[in-house]
Amino acid sequence: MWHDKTISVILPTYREKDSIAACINAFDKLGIVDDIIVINNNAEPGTSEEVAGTAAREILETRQGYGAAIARGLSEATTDLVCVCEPDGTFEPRDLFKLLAFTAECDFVVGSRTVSNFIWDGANMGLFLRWGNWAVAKFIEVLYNTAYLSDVGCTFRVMSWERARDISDLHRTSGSAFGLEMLLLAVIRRARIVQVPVNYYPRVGESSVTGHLGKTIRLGSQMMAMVVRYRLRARRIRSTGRGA
Ligand SMILES: Nc1nc2c(ncn2[C@@H]2O[C@H](COP(=O)(O)OP(=O)(O)O)[C@@H](O)[C@H]2O)c(=O)[nH]1
Ligand SMILES: [Mg+2]
Repeated sequence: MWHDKTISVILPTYREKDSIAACINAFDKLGIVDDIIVINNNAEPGTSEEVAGTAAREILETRQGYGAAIARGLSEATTDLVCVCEPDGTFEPRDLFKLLAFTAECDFVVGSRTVSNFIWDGANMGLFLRWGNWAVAKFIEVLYNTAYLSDVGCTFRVMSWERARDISDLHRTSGSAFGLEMLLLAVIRRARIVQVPVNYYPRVGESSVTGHLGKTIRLGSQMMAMVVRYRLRARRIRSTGRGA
């Protein structure tokens, strides 16, 4: 509990066997998290054994992809506040306090990994990724006339249970672009959004999304296309389920 609000942390896992237990334990040690939910997305062998020795509960989601895993997690969470993160060693669980500090005023608090003071040596945030993320963020800011944004790919976020439910109801993407879809749905549905710098560390093990330039460029182009597509559909998405 944090300021009378219950909190869950959702950790999707695919290739994080060697870092997941440390990540869970670090969240547990904060002393404020009520429910740590690991979504095992056909993870590498040995992952369940690592999770078994921790305070987390594990759920198997066989539909493949970051989006499928997180959407499952959001639907399992029953707490007032829902945090999503990655158990690959790239984030600092203590930064949850920085994100929580804004939850009194905002219902969608998202980290930013592009603020140079917080990017640690060896982190996968070279010039291309840093300015690519920044450029897509600025594109959204202008195109949707929304809150200040400096990163679109940061998967360390905290939202209200109601916001999590709204996103689960409206999402369509099951792959890596879900992180962006979530952000766009929050923008379009007029969430109170704020972006907060978080520490970004080198990954334990190899990234299967942004570890290769070719894959990153492809994902970046898909993201730009998604930003435009959702802008065109924004009015319809905004009124869905609200009787307008
Ligand atoms: N690549 C991949 N990641 C998945 C999948 N399902 C869940 N994830 C999670 O997505 C996150 C991003 O993957 P990662 O390899 O760290 O990419 P990066 O953060 O861009 O370097 C990790 O937390 C994975 O556990 C999946 O099917 N494929
Ligand atoms: Mg990662």
